[in-house]
Amino acid sequence: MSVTPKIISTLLATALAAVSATALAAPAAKPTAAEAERFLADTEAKLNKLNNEQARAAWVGSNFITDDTEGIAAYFAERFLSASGEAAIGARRFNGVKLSPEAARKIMLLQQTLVFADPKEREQYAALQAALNGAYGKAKYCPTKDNCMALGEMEKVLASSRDEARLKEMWTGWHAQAPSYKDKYVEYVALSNKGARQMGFADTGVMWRSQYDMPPEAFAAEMERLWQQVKPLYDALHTYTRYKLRATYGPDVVPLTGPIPSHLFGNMWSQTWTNLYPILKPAGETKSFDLTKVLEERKTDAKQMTKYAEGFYTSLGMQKLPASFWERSLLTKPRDRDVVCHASAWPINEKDDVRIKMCITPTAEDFTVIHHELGHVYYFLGYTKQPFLFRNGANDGFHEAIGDTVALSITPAYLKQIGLMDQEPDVSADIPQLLERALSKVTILPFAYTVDKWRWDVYSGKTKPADYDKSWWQLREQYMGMKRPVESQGITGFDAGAKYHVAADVPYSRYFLADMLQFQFHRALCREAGYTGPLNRCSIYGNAKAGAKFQKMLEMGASKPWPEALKAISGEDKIDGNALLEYFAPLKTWLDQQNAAFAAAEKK
Ligand code: X8Z
Ligand code: ZN
Repeated sequence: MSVTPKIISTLLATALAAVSATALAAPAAKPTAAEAERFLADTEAKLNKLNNEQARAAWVGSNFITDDTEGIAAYFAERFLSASGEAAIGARRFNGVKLSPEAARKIMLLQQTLVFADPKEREQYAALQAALNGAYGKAKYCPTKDNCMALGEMEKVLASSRDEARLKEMWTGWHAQAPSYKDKYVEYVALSNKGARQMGFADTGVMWRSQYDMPPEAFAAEMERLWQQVKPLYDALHTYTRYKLRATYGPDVVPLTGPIPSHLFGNMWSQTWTNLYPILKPAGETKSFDLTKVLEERKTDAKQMTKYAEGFYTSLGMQKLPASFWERSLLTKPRDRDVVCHASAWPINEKDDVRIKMCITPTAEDFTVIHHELGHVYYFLGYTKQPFLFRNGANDGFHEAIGDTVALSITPAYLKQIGLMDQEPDVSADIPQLLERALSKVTILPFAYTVDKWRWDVYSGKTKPADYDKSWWQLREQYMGMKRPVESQGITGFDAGAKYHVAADVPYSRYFLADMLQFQFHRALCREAGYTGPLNRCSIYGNAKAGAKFQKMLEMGASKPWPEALKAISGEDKIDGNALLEYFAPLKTWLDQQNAAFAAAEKK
């Protein structure tokens, strides 16, 4: 669970409750503000305790996947959901009562949740959620009876092999796993919608879109506006990549127009294309720096990788990670058991029990991911003094953006400073660096949009289970310019379910928003640090002034509507693609030139 959905960002979103007839009945007299304060104090104390219990059980459930731990995780999740659902119904009484801004916000937050009238359905929902999480964690592709490959191994092949047949085998091998839990997912969606409707939402997708301090329709329009802003940059990158892939795999595999088969992008979901860098790098770029090679050669272990990341945060004036973090986190893939390896950060309690679970390997990719995960952890630690309901990101995109903002400061100058690079490349290396960065930051945008657009239609009932794949590939073609590498699995297909966040039901728009926000944060913090040069060469490493500004926003948690948090750090109050576009502007010019030259050559 990317920051366990039940525990942070969607903590309220996934809550359910048994609703008694009395709770649903309209109250007789209008309650007072003082009653609301008492209600909130009781509710927060109760939910806090149950949340800590469920967090521990979920941690064990994801770290030791067995039928028993799955049952235990579901049991505690159900208890929390019951209480938060009851609280949601209780909170309704205070709608329209004049309250302090904090109390009014808490009453609003409490109602962004699923509620079940039937306890059996609530239990079933919690059981399905735990089972889906476990099913994804256990899934393996077995080319032969006694040789099975875990996802991580297959990802490695996708990252490094250029053997088209082998790539196709890995891609189809993994995507053949999800149909085994499709029925569970279908049942889960139906139950989730029931819960959303009982809380007054048209469906779960509407509830998700209601969590951004604006009406759900306005949020959908914002997503579309933001996508249109950055689409020309994505299109330029896609066109450039097509030419290079054609040169690598030949015109029979990569067509001159139309969607490109999605197994060629170096990533199981083609969401980041960083592994294509050796194919895509500018002609004549010979001395590219390979961080993976350095980390491997030095046998950098998981703890050292994490220490590098911690070192960045402490350089900003933030605290050291608590001793319990080092004792309780899972940093490497255990050899003897199944765990959910998808990286995640966990606030187990409000004291200082914060952990991560990640199967760290010494690669450049994991070097970035570990900074991402610690971003969640420093947010947890930052807002720990807030009351329970405000112990969350300003919105879920903020939570995802913290660590990524820090990772944008992993520049050559920074790597040199910490001894991972001998010599800083000169200014002529800007385009290669920007290109490499675009291969994750630009490519994720249409992917992130697609994942949730698909789910919004699934939750609304517009897309029926028999059409899951049809809709998935329509969207992937439309936004990402990609197609399935082999014929579809038909009505039983569940390619979306091959993505962790779909199986685990974690909303994904957060990564789209985070992608924009991190460039806004980066630009603002670089300015705070007094930096005036190009944004891609700015690192805020060691800058206490930028760190203090960052920390201030972290401490706010979810206590204010997110535009206020954004204002506190950047002076802006809208999420916007302009900072990202500014960052990549030199690359856009370069891509356009390259593409024009390729097109001219094709014509000859
Ligand atoms: O899930 C994650 C993080 C944990 S919140 C590792 N990410 C998304 C993904 O892997 O799909 C980070 C970027 C997008
Ligand atoms: Zn994350």
